[in-house]
Amino acid sequence: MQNANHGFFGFLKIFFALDRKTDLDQGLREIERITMRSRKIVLKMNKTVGCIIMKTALISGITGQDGAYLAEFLLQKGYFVWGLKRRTSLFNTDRIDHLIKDVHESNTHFNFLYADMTDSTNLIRVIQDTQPDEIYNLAAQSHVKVSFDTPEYTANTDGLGTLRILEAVRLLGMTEKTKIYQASTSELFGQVQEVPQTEKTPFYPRSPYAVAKLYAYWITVNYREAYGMFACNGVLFNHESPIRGETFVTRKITRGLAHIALGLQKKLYLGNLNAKRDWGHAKDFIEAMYLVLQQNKPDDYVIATGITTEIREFVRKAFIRIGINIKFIGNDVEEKGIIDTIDLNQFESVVGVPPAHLSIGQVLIAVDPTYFRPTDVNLLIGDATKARKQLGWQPKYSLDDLIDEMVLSDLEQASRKKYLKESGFIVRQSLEE
Ligand code: NAP
Ligand code: F7E
Repeated sequence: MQNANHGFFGFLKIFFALDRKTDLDQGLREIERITMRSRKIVLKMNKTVGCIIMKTALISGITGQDGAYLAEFLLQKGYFVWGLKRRTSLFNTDRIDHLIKDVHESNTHFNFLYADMTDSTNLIRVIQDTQPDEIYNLAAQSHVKVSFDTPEYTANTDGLGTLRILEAVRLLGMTEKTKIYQASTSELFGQVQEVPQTEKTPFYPRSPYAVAKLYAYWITVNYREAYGMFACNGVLFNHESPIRGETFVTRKITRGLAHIALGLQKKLYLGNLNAKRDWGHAKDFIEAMYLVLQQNKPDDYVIATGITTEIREFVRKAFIRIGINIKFIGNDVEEKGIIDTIDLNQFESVVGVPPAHLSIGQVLIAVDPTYFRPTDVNLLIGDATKARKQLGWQPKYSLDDLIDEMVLSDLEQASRKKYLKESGFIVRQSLEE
């Protein structure tokens, strides 16, 4: 109102100034002042309108691979994003540091809250405080092999954790407001009952991780049916990236390759080389998560590329990128991956140094039974026809694009490590593989 008055009196002033023809310049200056003021009012209005239409998303598992990509994606779409992170004794926000602004600055659209999936009161509080339009439940103990060592914790976090989120939304009376995305997994298909796997393929989980996620899947369906909640499962097949956790097989291979190429490591030990996975790029897959929650009706979707590749073949494809042709010889635990040929030009152009420390016949890959699982999933290949038709989802990255990006990124990281090491700095040598 005050601004409107200013405007009105301003116009009167100009009118009289122009009418008396005494000072044209003064009139023009007044017009300029009013225009500036109006611009400011419009900006203020935009912000208010922005606040009204700006959606709020709450992402559990924000420090993980998918949490990081999804946060970036939603921020670009204009969301306000709250990330849930658990307390750790060291900083572990490397994947999202580029998104974090000082909370004391205005206009921050991304913030953290502490929460743990094993603590329901804590989850109720953060959901109440943030009033999200969309919750993406990505937090999980997500390593299948580790779930055999920590089955109860995995069940608590991955299974009951999902229940805690659904129940919090229900108890808070937010079932009409809040849509929920549950990070389901192709591990549910386990010992596959059908090839390829679709939304209708029966489940046969093969690990404590998969069994916990099976509970999470069905409790999501149950809350949707029982309470009319907009709760959906994205049954995602394996998706990888340069920021994939270092102990998953793809990243372990590209990271090991980079260390071998630069002379920081001699050999890479792997487990079951026969397993086949349908690998996509995480950037494509987080887009599907978003699309699942933008539909008119809640539903469950398989998200996959439809192409499956053996671990052995992934190794070959990655090493070929740096000019090394790997040949596998021997069987079972005696199987080895040796250097068959080296393309010197390709190696030097990608790695940046000649392969002076490598020779034909050298063993680069060996099998260590430590990495075998008590029960493994041997074949996964998904059919994402429903997602393609209903969500309009289509992956943009091929497996070769993905491998290329991962290899180059790990080479860059390994080069920095080598440089620091050669300059006398202590570099962290992570023995956990
Ligand atoms: P990830 O990199 O392992 O990230 C998992 C996230 O969960 C991390 O932020 C982790 O925090 C957090 N977390 C673990 N336990 C927690 C707890 N008790 N309380 C709170 N947070 C906890 O996994 P991702 O690859 O991004 O996968 C995201 C989700 O999709 C997971 O639920 C996974 O099971 C599922 N999924 C993944 C794939 C895939 O191929 N990537 C496929 C299908 C389904 P810290 O950083 O503190 O450990
Ligand atoms: O194993 C074999 C291993 O650990 C893939 C998670 O994101 O995707 C992931 O689970 C395959 C298995 O992924 C090694 O035995 C051989 O058959 O990379 P991974 P995963 O178990 O498929 C699903 C969809 C999820 O939901 C999970 O959260 O590779 N393999 N040698 C090895 N695996 C590892 N980790 N390390 C090895 O040395």
